[in-house]
Amino acid sequence: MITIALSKGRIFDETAPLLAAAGIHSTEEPGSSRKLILGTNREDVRLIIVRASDVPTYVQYGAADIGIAGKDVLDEHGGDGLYQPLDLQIAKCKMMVAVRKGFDYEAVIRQGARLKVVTKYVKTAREHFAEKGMHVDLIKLYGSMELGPLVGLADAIVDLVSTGGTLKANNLEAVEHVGDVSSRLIVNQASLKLKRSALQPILDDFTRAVAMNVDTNK
Ligand code: PRT
Ligand code: MG
Repeated sequence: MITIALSKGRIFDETAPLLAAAGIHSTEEPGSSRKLILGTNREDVRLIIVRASDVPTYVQYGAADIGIAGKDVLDEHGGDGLYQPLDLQIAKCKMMVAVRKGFDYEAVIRQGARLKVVTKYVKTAREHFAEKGMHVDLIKLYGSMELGPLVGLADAIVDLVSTGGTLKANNLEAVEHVGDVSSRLIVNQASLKLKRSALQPILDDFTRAVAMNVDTNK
């Protein structure tokens, strides 16, 4: 049995065409089903639906052979025990620093003042500001980071931005690019050895499908 871990929402939606290219079709929609284990047209392949940030954990411990997770999630997790063969070029966005409109971020940098930052991505944020030699107080949140600067919890946020609509709606503006994010295929290292004959064709089909998509995007 091959178990593939992924999260519902944008990752599931954007992975479905890649799975289809490998001849794998889910028998249910995770959006409408409350099942956590979904069957596929292939008797030897099943999908498990987990929280986006839990995907690396399932793969690391071998409860899933393959997973699909954002670079944001993988950077925070650290990637222990994971083989990361492929950038799937899906669910793309940018990790940004954002502040309330009118907040003088440049002045904070110039003056070497302390910056209060809320984020779900504590490790990524710590590394980013350390590299810049900035002094920051990091406060971990689990969601709606955008609220932090509006109610005085922080001066800035480190969060993902795709359309920019959420920042705009909350009177925030991006002031710094932390990194580009896309989703990656991750594979359990033991599975890769023990189930190579079953896994390799799936990895090859994914690789081909990604290459074709990248070409047509040009
Ligand atoms: O929602 P849940 O708490 O279960 O987990 P999650 O938020 O991690 O999962 P999900 O499905 O929302 O995101 C899964 C993955 O999609 C992330 O790990 C990223 O790699 C990727 N991704 C791509 C995004 C976005 N784009 C994105 N825009 N993840 C989140 N966002 C959020 C962002 O945090 C912000 O709140 O969307 C908002 C901004 O969007 P715009 O379009 O208004 O700029
Ligand atoms: Mg979300």
